[in-house]
Amino acid sequence: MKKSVVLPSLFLALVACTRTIGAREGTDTTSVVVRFEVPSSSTRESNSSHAVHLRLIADQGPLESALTVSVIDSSGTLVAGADYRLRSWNVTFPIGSVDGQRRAITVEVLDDSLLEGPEHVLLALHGPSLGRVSRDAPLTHEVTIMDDERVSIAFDMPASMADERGGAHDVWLRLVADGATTAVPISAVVVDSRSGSAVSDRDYVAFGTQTVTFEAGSTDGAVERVVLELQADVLEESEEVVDLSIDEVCGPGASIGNPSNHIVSIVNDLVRGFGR
Ligand SMILES: [Ca+2]
Ligand SMILES: [Ca+2]
Ligand SMILES: [Ca+2]
Repeated sequence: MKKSVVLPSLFLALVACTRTIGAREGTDTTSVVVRFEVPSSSTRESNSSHAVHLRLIADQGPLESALTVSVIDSSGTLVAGADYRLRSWNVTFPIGSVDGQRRAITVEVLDDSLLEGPEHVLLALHGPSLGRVSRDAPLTHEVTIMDDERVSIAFDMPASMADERGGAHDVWLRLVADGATTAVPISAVVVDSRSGSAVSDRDYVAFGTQTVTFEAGSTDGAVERVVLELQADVLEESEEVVDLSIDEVCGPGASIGNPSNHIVSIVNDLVRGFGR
C-alpha cells in the first residue's frame, strides 16, 4: 500500500520538476536580444515627432518578465533641447512580448528658423534589464533631420550704369532668406560671363572670379558686393556692357536666386561729354 502512495507522489514531483525547467527555458535571458529595427531614418525639421523602432528577438518564447532598455544619445551636430528632445530614455517590452515585437521611442523634432543643413541624432542602446543588446548591426540608429530653411543669393538689381572714368564700380548681391537666419556661411561665386560687348582687360580690369560670403547670422536682405574695375580709354565708343553672373552658390539649402545676371553698362565718357 505504501508503494502505491509513494510512486504517484514521486511521479508528480518529477512532472512538476520538468515543468519548472521548461519555464526556466522560456526565460533564457541569453536568447533575448533587443536591437534597432533599421540603422537609420530621416525626418523633416517641420515634422514635430519621429518614431524610431526597436525590435525584440525572443525566439525561445514570450517574455516572462518585462524588458527595459535605455536609449543613449551620442549626437554630433545637434543640440539637445534646441534641435530635438527624446520623449523617453527607456523603452519597455512588457511581460508576454513575443519575438519580432516592436516598440518605438519618439524623437521630438524642434523646428527653428536657422539655416543649418541636415542634422544628425545618433542613438544607441544600453543595459537591457534582461537579455542583451544585439552584437550585430544595426548597433546604432542615426536620425537625420532635414532642414526646411531655404535661402538664395541674387543680384540686388538686374543692371547698373557705370561711368567709364569711375574706377571701382560696386555690384551688390542680396541674400533672400524669407525669415531664416543663416547658422553657417553661405557664399556665391560671381563670374564674368564674357558675353557683354565690353572687352576684358581693355574696358575693365579682368574680373576673374569673385566670391562673396554671407557670414553666419545673416538675415533676409543682407548685401555683399563684388567690384568691377573700369578702365578709361580714348576710343569713342557706344555704350558697352559687362554681363556678370552668379556661377555657383555654396551652402546647405542655398540656391541661385533671381536675377542671377547683372548688366553693367559702361557709359563712354566721350559719348556722355565727359571727355577730357
Ligand atoms: Ca535645427
Ligand atoms: Ca525650420
Ligand atoms: Ca533649421
